[in-house]
Formats: sequence, structure tokens, C-alpha cells
Amino acid sequence: IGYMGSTRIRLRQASAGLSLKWAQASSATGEDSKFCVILGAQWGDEGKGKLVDILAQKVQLCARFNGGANAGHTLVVEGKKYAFHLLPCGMINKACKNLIGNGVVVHIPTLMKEIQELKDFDARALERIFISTRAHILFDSHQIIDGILEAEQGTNSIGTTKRGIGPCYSAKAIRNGLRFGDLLHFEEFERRLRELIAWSQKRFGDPRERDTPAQLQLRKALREYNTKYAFDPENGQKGGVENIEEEVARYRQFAQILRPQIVDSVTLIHEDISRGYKVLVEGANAALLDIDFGTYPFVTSSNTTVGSVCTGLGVPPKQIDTVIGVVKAYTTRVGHGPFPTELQNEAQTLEDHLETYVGPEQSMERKGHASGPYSLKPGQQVRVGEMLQEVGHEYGTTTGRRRRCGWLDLALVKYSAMVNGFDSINITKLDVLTGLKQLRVAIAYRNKRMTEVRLPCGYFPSHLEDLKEVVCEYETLEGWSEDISTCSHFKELPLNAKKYVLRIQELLGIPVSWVGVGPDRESMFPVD
Ligand code: 2SA
Ligand code: GDP
Ligand code: MG
Repeated sequence: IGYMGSTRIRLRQASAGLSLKWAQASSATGEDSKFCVILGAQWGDEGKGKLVDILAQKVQLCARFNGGANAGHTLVVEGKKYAFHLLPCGMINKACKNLIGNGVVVHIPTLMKEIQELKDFDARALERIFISTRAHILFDSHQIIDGILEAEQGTNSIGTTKRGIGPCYSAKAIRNGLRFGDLLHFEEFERRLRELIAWSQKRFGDPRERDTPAQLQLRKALREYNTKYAFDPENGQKGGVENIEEEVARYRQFAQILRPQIVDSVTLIHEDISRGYKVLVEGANAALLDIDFGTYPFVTSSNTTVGSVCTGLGVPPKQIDTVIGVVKAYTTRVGHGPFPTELQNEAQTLEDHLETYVGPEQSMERKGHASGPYSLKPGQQVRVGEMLQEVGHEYGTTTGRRRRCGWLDLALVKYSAMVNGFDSINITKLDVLTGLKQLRVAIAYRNKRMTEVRLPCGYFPSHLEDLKEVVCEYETLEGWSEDISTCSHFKELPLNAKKYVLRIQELLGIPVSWVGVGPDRESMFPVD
């Protein structure tokens, strides 16, 4: 109680300061900003890529500061779909320079593939992408180690994307990582790459007998690793160095191709700022996946919140003039870990998991997924979580994994806003809620164990055991049945959709600057 008491006082002081800032803030859309940052306010996949794409039409530099190819941003421009994992979304503006900052971990084959895929759109795409000399290189071995670590954890695994993010940031922290600047000094790079491979083999390349499913999975991952690095899994002997040589040759080629694009990014960004260029910064992942502020250990391995913009790009905090938080109109999470407002489709025990669908008849193709088309008819009983998943196409952009879905959790967004200091928010995917008669929004957390005390505004438990004790306090709002996907102005929204947006604004105390009503670039309007 004592601990809670002191936390409450600190938070009251903190939120008093912030509310003053919010009260002063105008509805910042980022369009006139000199240095605008777009961040995910929940667990990712809020639709950051779409806002970045829209704002990137008016900027000269678009930069990424964190994460790696675990991120997935889907853009739909003139009916064509682009899925970026490493490239900043500013690539879709041919007049925009793009920067991969020092805080990003880069798997070069993935980067090259994405650049290649853009060749039809812009044959000179490579010339518009710059990579920091200080950015770390993520090797195939990091990806394989990610798989091994996940398999070793079995049921306690994090549910990572297995894109090698954790192992690469670990290498950075224990200082055996290689950076893009090393590619410019290839002899030294080669020596250290050989050392790194030997180090990985020593720690992960020694197979032992395993028979549980997790152990078999681990063995499979090890075999994959050993095939790559010529390590004989059967007798534990190191094989020939053929594949290591292939790896060195592959990186020698990458170094030649990328040499002109590898730059001192701190100089680049500061020179561009002093030229008067407008800068747009794109966050990967989101606040609750932040390694410090997220639901640790079920988080990613980078800082995803605003402080990381400074450390991941080498700019001072005063440079940032607008921070926009992207908030999905409901909540999703991919991977394991706590999720207070989750709607578990299987459970179906609470009546609020079932709804009578009232919207227009619609049918959705679940492209790339086994379960076939999904359709909704007025009067049909639907499981809310499943509806959000299917109507919202809530499948991972990187791994294709089903995203877990739940009601909008504003207690969580308040915390995220406190950490990030959002000047405004972009509500996305409002259209996905069309057809639900009633909508629920978590407005506060109560702590059951502590006789249902309401937790202080913006407080988010740092420990999973405390988070487990949290009970959401919901507010119920009326839904709407009209198709809103063609709305191009706030005033065109049905009354209840307007009420939903305005209630979010009121409860957060932050202006809503943009509302998204569909995946296309056009399906988003600023709120003025
Ligand atoms: P990792 O791979 O080490 O970063 O995984 C750690 C946790 O972070 C989660 N994570 C994500 N959550 C949402 N979206 C992400 N990007 C992809 C997308 C995800 C996908 O855009 O859909 O395709 O599956 C992303 N990346 C990492 C991850 O689920 C773990 O919980
Ligand atoms: P990001 O990681 O935050 O950039 O988001 P993702 O691209 O991973 O996931 C967001 C998904 O929602 C993408 O498939 C987008 O095309 C889509 N999307 C974005 N905004 C909207 C919207 O307002 N309505 C609908 N229906 N889809 C949207
Ligand atoms: Mg995503």
C-alpha cells in the first residue's frame, strides 16, 4: 500500500504537468511540422505506416530509429499493396530521402529484397536509402539463434517474430556485433565475422540428444543452423569452412553494392535539418513492446518510445516538434503476454463476447490463410474478437500470425501517452467496428486484490503478477451500422462514430488529429 501510495503521488504530479501541455496543444496533424515523430501507442500494427506514407508526401527525409525486420508496415497506394519491414515508408515518395538510423538492426538480405521489390515503382530506389555507419548488421545466425532460444523456452516463449532482433541487440550490448561502418573496412569485417560465427557455433552449434517436442524443435533449428555453418549435427564435429567462405563472399558483395549508401547518419540528419528539410520519423513496434516500458519480458528488444528517437538517430529532444501517437480503434497484440481487454474467441463464456451484427452485409477474403472466406449478415451472431480479426485482417505482416484482439484499452493508451507526450493522436481502423451494436472501452484499471481500488490515471503495472490482478473498468458506447469507409470528413461520420472519437479524445485529454476509415491512403482524414 505504501508503495502504491507514493506511486500515486508521483503520477498525479506527472499527469498534472502533462494535462497542462495537452490543454495547450492544438490538433497537430504533423503536416506543418519540421520534425514529426509517428509512434505506436499500443502493441503495434496500429497502422503507423499509413500515416507515415501520407505525411511523407510533404517531407524531404523519412527516418527509422529502432527495431528491424520484425516490424511490418502495410501500405495501400493506388490499389497496390506494399509491405515494408526495413525500409521507411517514405520510399513511396520518389522525392523523399530515407534513412535507417543507428538504432536499427538490419538484415541485409531482407533490405536488398525490399529494394528489389520497389524496382518497378522506382528503378533508383537504392539511391534514396541511406544507412547509418553505426547501425548493427543482423546476420542469419541471429535469426537462427532467435529460433533456438524460443524453442528452448517452450511454453514460456515470448512469441518473437524469429527475425533475430533479440540476439542482434544482445550482440550490440555485449559488444561482439558488427556495424555497417565495418563493411567499409572489409578486412577487419571479415576477421570479426569469422570470430562471430565461431562464437555462435561454440554456444549454439553443439547438438545433444533431445526428445520432447520443444527439444525436437530446438534440434530442427540447430540442424538448420548447422547446415548453414557446416557444423555436423550428428557427431558434433566442425565441418568444412565452405559456407563460412560463402558468407564472407556474400557480404563482400553487399559491401560493394551498399558502399555509397552507408553514411555518417548523424551528420546527414543534422545537415538536412539545417538545410530546412522537413523530417518525418517512423517508429517500429509500439509503446507496450518497449524493452523498458512494455510488458517485460513479453516485449521486443529495442526502445520503441520517444526517447529512442534521440538515441536511435542522434538528435536532441528539442529538435522534435510533433509527436503523434497512432491508436487503433480497438486493441491487438501478436505474440504472447498479458492483454487485459482481450476478447478470447474460444472462451465465449462472457455474454459480451457475442454480438448481433447490425451493419451492411459484407464478405471478406482471407487471402493467404487457410480458413477461407468470412462473411457477415445483419442479424447474425458473431464473436466480437473473431469479427475484429477477420474484418480488420488482423494477421501479422511479417509472420502471418493471427493477432489477438480486444476492446480499446484507454488505461493503457494513457500510460503510453504519458511516456511519449503525444501532441495528438491518429485513430485508425474505425471502420472495422461498423456493425457492432455496442462498443466497450476500458477507461481505468482496478486492482482486485487490493479490494478493487481504482489505479491512478496513467499507471500501468510494471510486473506481470500485478498486471494479472488488474480488472478493467469499461464504459459502453453505442455502435453504428452505416458504412463509413467512404467518409472523407469528420462531419460525414454517423453520430455514434463521432461520439466514439470524441469520447476517446475527452478521456485521453489529447486532440485527435486524424481518423482512418479504410486501408487506402485516401481513407484517412485530418480532424479540423
Ligand atoms: P521480436 O521479434 O523479438 O521483436 O518479438 C518480441 C515481441 O514483439 C512483438 N512484435 C510485434 N508485434 C506486433 N507487430 C509486429 N510486427 C509484425 C506485423 C508482426 C508479425 O507488423 O504484423 O508479422 O507477426 C511485431 N514485431 C515484434 C512479437 O510478437 C513479440 O511479442
Ligand atoms: P503498422 O505496423 O502500425 O504500420 O501497421 P500494419 O501495417 O502492421 O497493420 C495495419 C493494417 O491495417 C495494415 O494492413 C493497413 O493497411 C491497415 N489499415 C491501416 N489503417 C486502416 C484503417 O483505417 N482501416 C482499415 N480497415 N485498415 C487500415
Ligand atoms: Mg506492423
